[in-house]
Amino acid sequence: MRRLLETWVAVLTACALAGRASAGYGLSMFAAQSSPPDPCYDENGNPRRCIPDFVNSAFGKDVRVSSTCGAPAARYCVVTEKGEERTRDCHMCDAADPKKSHPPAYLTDLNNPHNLTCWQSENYAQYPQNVTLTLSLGKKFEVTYVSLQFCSPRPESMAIYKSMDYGKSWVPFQYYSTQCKKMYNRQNKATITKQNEQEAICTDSHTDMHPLTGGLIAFSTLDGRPSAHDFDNSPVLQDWVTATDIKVIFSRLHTFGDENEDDSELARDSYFYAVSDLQVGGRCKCNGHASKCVKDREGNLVCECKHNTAGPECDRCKPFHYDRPWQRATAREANECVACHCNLHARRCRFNMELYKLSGRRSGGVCLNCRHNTAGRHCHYCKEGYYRDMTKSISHRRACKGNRYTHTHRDELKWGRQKLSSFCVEGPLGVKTDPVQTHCCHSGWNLTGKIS
Ligand SMILES: [Ca+2]
Repeated sequence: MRRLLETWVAVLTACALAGRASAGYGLSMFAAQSSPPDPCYDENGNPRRCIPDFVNSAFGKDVRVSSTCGAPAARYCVVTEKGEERTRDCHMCDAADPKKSHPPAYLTDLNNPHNLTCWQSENYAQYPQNVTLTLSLGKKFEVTYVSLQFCSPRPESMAIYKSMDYGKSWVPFQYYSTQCKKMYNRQNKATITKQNEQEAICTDSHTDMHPLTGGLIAFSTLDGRPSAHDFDNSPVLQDWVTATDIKVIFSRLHTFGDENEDDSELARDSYFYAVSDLQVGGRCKCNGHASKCVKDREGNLVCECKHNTAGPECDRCKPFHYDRPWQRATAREANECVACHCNLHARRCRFNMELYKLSGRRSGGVCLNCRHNTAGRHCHYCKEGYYRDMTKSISHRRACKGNRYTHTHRDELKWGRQKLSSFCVEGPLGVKTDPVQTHCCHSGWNLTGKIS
């Protein structure tokens, strides 16, 4: 049985990986293994899509559980069947005794098939009572599968939920029930079409009471969803697989129907939920802009963003890289963020959609607070009252000569301060950056005779 399970899990994982490969992830996954220094750039230094490794993101994490046996210590009985004959072996669950306890930590510890450790609920937490397992992944992940390996029989009804906002709201991922309509008001095995790809379905598969131990439930998030083969171009499915938290709700226990008979106590002590391994297979979500996730200074898991991106999921451009809108990387296009062109005269810029569209979707950055006496969208000309030193490139910090025209006292007496300024700005010789005009201004426009 154990060997069979191992094979099952191996097959499952392989399928999950293959699923991602067909979704366009395969290439960069293997390219990453040919060991260039940084998987986010090719050998020529050009950016390319990169993704973190596929992991079991539940491993070693705490699971909040609504019911655990052993406090106080209590009897539980394990049912075994030999042909028609059914026997019950009873044991103690005692949270105070490490050898007899079944804590939630056993859900996500190292899964050794030769020494299974099982979390176990209190006895007979039967419908309408339920038992919940809640797992926080710590950040957004792209979840490929959620699997549970049972020590007890599998539940008669259970649901898997996900949250994308750290547990504030939950949406159903998948339902399992022998009676989908009655328990969850869903049709059994409804077809998924392009119109409802973000909908949880209910199935009566994997809900049989047998095997009495070792049964597996494995939910593959993309399985049967039409756009899975074109995952790169499906924002709906990218959203569907995204989760920060996973919740499993066990709603109904399977029983042999003897819990209300004469020896009901013995029977009821035989019905509980027990799970040896909870796995959430997926990748740290970085939108194709990071090859790994690391702990930040506060201990939070974050993407190690490349391609001039920033944010916990590399979900925005880093400061000063707003020349085009942020985009997720695809297999074809890294969609890296591009720095604004400010000729080394500005440290800040913003994105302007109108300008971006006008440029044929090439450049939309607008520099802010141009320094060194420059002005303009790209800090590419000299601001009013300064002239361009043609011996220096525009990106030189002295490209615009600080040669501001100052009116003489005599000028002011003749024209008045206000009028002097307006002549300078709107003078007949054109824009102020014209060296000739600036010179005119500088040397006193009243002497040129152009304005009198
Ligand atoms: Ca375990």
